[in-house]
Amino acid sequence: MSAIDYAEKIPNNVDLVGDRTLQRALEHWQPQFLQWWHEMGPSDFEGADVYLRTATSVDAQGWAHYGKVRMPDYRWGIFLADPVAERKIGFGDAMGQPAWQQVPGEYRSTLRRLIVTQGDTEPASVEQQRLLGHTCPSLYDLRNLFQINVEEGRHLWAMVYLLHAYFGRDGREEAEELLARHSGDADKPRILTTFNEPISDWLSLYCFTYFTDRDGKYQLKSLAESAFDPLARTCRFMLTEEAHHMFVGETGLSRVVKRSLEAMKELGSDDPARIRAAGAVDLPLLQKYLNFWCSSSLDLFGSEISSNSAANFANGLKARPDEGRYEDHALREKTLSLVTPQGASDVPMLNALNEVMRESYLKDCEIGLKRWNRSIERAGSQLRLSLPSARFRRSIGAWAGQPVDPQGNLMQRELYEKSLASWIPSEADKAFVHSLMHRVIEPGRMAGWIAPPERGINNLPLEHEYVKLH
Ligand code: BYC
Repeated sequence: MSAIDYAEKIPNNVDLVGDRTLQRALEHWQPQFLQWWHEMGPSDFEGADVYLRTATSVDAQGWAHYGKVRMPDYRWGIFLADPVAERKIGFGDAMGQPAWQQVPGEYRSTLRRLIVTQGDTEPASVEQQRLLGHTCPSLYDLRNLFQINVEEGRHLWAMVYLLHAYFGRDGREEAEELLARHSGDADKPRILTTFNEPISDWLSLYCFTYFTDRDGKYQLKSLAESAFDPLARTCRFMLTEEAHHMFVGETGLSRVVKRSLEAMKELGSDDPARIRAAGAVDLPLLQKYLNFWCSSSLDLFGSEISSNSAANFANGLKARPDEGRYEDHALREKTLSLVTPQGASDVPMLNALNEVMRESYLKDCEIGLKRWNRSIERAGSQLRLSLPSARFRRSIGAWAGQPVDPQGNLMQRELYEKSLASWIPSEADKAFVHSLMHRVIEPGRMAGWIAPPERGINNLPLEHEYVKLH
């Protein structure tokens, strides 16, 4: 087990004291990070004591240590999962060779780009969620938001460590740029579109943590297979933290559905106008939010047919999630049948890996939908929630810009443009959702549009004061 040294200025389990140059470079970046957190992190909650989980070691016993912390005092640090002795490359053309402890020159720019793209999403999400604390539905939810925010901050540290430790001057410059781009900024936006979308209400937060953090899970799992061992170990530990973010999304949406069903029962009606008047979210409105965030997140997997994904796999940089589950790790013979607007064709499997990943992601997304639909059915309603087709509202890949309905059918563009407001949140829908967002901060109380969670955090009661505001 690797204990984390908290006496250090930068807590770490990578023996930072053994590399003075690297330590100095990271200590130079640290105040810039804290300044960024101050300016772009959760607004107005710097004095609050938050019941947070901090990792004190990377094994099962130590990674979830709970206590009240002011967010600016959170010990952001550098934690890699323990090394696997004599780890070998598990896929691609160099399969079976020893994993790399340094970056091979020929893959330097590609690896740097993957790490920068991953790193960019982490602070982006904190920026997107910056104002949500003001409208929290409960202290329990407020604490969960802040837990996610500090961990995304730590995930940024994880990528910045790799850039500083393995990419020299370019890496240090990239680390500065990660704090200079900002979500939604007209001149210097974040790299990927989803991370420039505003998250200005909690329904969007739950959708984002359900869909977009789940993309994070898939991307991190595929990078956790990388032949570049420090990247693999970094991502393995990040995944343990990621699970909580998706938990917040899944349980958050379950609670919205539950409250909606209660309102339907109380009113004896599923009329959206009456449900809204009762201060709950009607299921068709929730469906629009699911359509928006699912389709946006699907773009994060890249194009269906991608020479980048083929090269990344063949060269050992990025595999499929859980690569060990598959039999063929070279993929030189296989093909995948793909349907694009141009028709069906067989594509070399290596070039279709973004699509393979997107398909398994969608299966994972279905799990929550099935659960919500079971509870809707049990409540006696005919309504059902569903995922939009992977062709709907795409901006990247073969279906980009195509007029396709949420069921995946191509249609006339004019009709598509007209119908869009009935498939994704309209301005009026967003205004309604915003009208529900009022801050509730009495311990144990919940806003009227969301049911309470089934249990509190770390076996504490729901009434616990998870955030002490001053
Ligand atoms: N937006 O071959 P293609 C997370 C570009 S979320 C803009 O189709 P490729 C988190 C692409 O760069 C996980 N541009 O795709 C969640 C390329 O440009 P060049 C984030 C895009 O390269 C919640 C061109 O289009 N991690 O952690 O196979 C909270 C053709 O590319 C997009 C990662 O994404 C797009 N959506 O894959 C906090 C992992 N898609 O080379 C955190 C790292 C494609 O022609 N990133 N392009 O100039 C990657 O693996 C890849 O860069 C991508 C694209 C998945 C983004």
